[in-house]
Amino acid sequence: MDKFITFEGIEGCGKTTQIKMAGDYLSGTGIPVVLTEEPGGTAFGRKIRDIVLNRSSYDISAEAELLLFLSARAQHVRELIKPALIQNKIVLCDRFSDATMAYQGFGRGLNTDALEAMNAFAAASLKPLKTFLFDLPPEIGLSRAMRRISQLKDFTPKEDRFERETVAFHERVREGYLRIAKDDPDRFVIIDAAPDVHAVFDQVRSCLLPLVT
Ligand code: Z5A
Repeated sequence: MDKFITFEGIEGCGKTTQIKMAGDYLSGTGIPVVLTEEPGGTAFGRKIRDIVLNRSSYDISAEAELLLFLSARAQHVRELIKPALIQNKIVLCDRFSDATMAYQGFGRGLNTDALEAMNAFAAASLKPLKTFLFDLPPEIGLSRAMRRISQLKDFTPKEDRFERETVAFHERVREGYLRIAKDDPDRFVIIDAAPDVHAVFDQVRSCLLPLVT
């Protein structure tokens, strides 16, 4: 079974912090692990990331945004994720197809049946073995994300197109994630993302270890 594990949740839920801790923990025990993210993961994906997450002087429609995320994923799966899984590595990925369903489907209101088919096409039908969903009220997530942006060295807000969406948008995304998780309870582990970093990691570690050992 491919050990492809994804980390999902609303903005500022702490999944990037947790995926790094999980990667360090597994590497420390000698388990071969690859950490990657979406959009990103490949040189092409990072170009798309720059287009889709940064403020710009042009508009991006919901449909165009969707195709950009899918395009980055198509390359990511074929260039990085599948080859790593073939080499029996554990792949931990910061966001994947569930993000498309939650953000473009539930957040932006695009047709979720169409998204399911498009997700499968882009991902070459690859599905995560397990998905950690870091659940948190959007107000807390957004305040964490804004605090992190304000601490940037050059004080220039970067990659903040989604942070500037309304709380109502992030609430729809949260509800969307919870719906997706409810429909696929064997795959999802819902993590309470409100406690401190170490308490959250205790929850992750206890579910992660049986998957990889
Ligand atoms: N997107 C999409 O719409 N469709 C898609 O198909 C895909 C993505 C794949 C990616 O942005 C955006 O793309 C995302 C959805 C969209 N936008 N939003 N919203 P990104 O990769 O730049 O950002 P992100 O994925 O939202 O995550 P992030 O900004 O990296 O945040 P995070 O992973 O949720 O949290 P963090 O970086 O670990 O923590 C944020 C801050 O909180 C940081 O200062 C931490 O030190 C702090 N933190 C972390 N954990 C805690 C705890 N437990 N307590 C207190 N403070 C904490």
